[in-house]
Amino acid sequence: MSTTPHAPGPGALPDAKAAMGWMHTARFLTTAAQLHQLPAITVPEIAFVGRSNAGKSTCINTLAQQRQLAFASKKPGRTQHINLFALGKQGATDAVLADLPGYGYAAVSRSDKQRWQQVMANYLVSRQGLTGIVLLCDPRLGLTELDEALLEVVRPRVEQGLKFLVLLTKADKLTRSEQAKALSITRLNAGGGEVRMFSALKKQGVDEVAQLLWQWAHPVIDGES
Ligand SMILES: Nc1nc2c(ncn2[C@@H]2O[C@H](COP(=O)(O)OP(=O)(O)O)[C@@H](O)[C@H]2O)c(=O)[nH]1
Ligand SMILES: [Mg+2]
Repeated sequence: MSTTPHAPGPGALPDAKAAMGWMHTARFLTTAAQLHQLPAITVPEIAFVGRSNAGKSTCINTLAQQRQLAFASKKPGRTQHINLFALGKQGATDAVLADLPGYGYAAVSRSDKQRWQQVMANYLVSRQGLTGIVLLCDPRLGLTELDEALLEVVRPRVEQGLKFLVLLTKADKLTRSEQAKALSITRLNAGGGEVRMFSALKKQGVDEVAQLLWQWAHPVIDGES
């Protein structure tokens, strides 16, 4: 039997090693402070969103198996840019990850907050090629008002087939039973999206998320064999 990691055809679940290999190809593509500065992308784009400090940068770095890809900010709220990362072999980009600015950071001025909520909402509603959203949430806080507002914004697109995953981060801070409870509560509120636990520290859920994102980026097109 071959031990070579095998990326299967569209729609099928790749093995964990292949999915992680794909994730590891992540490299910085570009950054933009405003929506219209983002390049048009012809491959599926997957957006990472969440409150600042939810563990977004750490999650992206963990998936990519790179320490500094997404800057795990020591100053939450300061990364007010949309950062794009390309996935796939060099010269054969087959997906893009978008790291959106975290929201809910208290020390950001009200006008900055409002500006960013608008940029975020516009992005989520109108970005062409947006294929899926990963909403990161610290399960000790649960889905907050701002998360709920975001859910409302994306609900119509999710109903039209946009993929949606709520990732409960820092699972290592919870006991098994707290994890189970957080999962079931969040599932009730996730508007039909998937909910998973994740720990960058314990590498919990990492392979599964990589496999899921691979699947999102390589959908089965009707009529294709
Ligand atoms: N225990 C634990 N801490 C984490 C985990 N992921 C992130 N953190 C910590 O949470 C804080 C915020 O993480 P960061 O990735 O910068 O959050 P972001 O603002 O959403 O990008 C940092 O101190 C991280 O070290 C995790 O899986 N387990
Ligand atoms: Mg960050």
